[in-house]
Amino acid sequence: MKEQLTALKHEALAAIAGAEDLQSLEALRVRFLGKKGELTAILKQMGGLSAEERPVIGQMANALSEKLTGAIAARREALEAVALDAQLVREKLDITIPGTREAVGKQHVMRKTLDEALDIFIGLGFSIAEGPEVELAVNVFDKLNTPDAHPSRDWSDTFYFDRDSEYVLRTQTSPVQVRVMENQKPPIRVVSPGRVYRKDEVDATHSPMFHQIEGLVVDKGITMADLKGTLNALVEQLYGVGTATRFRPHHFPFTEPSCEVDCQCFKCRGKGCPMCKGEGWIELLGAGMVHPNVLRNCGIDPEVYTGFAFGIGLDRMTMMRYNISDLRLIFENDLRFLRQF
Ligand code: 2NL
Repeated sequence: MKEQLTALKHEALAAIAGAEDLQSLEALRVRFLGKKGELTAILKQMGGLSAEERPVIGQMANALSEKLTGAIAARREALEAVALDAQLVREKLDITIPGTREAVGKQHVMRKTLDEALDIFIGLGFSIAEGPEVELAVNVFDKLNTPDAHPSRDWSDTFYFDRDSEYVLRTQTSPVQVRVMENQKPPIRVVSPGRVYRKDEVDATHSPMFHQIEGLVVDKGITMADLKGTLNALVEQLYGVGTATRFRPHHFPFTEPSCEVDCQCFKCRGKGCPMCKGEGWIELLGAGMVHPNVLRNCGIDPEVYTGFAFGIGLDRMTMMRYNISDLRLIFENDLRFLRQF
């Protein structure tokens, strides 16, 4: 039995030293030290030993068991260290590598002007109304008291969809307000922002598509004083408290009386500079008291109600606010240009 134990010792130690992973090491432990293992099998033969031999073999067997247990523990530690090293290499994280930046979009400069203006009107108690860009010509022209002879109705000035001129690309956003008047009872206080279209050749200050905000107030007892107060409040919020305005007589088919509104040049404060072309004033918008025909055409009794309306071109306003010299830059969507705003 001594020889058996010695042979087992050599075989087991060699096998343990050669175990390549924790799984095969565990299999070796079961094979040599388990309840049905090889050491137990040898010990089972101890019954046939003499009384002198038994303690000697017993001691040898115990020593072997301890030795193998120790060898397995040492090998396990070594294998675990190797596994940990491998894991550390595999999961190595270089926290000094710069992160990948997500590209986040931003507001278009046109949208910024639009939102700034809408914020002011919301503060003044207006609601926002929107409508289709492809409109019935009746809503764009007829109901707005725009006669057949008016230049904006001309084929050379407006995009028509059909020969009988039933549908057009709206030339202003007033048809949205026509729809509001037809569907809502006064008091009405709305602004309608959006794209409008005219047959214009593209250059630094013209485009066949541009942007407008129109406003409409209809109630009992609305006067020109309400118009002036509202537009002065708008100008003071856009260009600072105390910025002067100038109301010049004008003509629009849909308002009577009509005016154009200038504001004191925000650059030179009225002295005259390149921004205002030496005028001291900058043209801002057109406005007027809603023509009684327009109210009547939209189902509102002009004997009971009056109103004022105005239209602001946003493109020129954007160019002035952000010092942009060419309108085309706003629409070409070159990110190198747009990113700066
Ligand atoms: C401009 C300035 C303007 C209006 C638009 C309007 C709308 C309704 C009734 C009456 Cl529903 N008027 N809008 C009024 C005055 C001026 O726009 O330069 N337009 C050519």
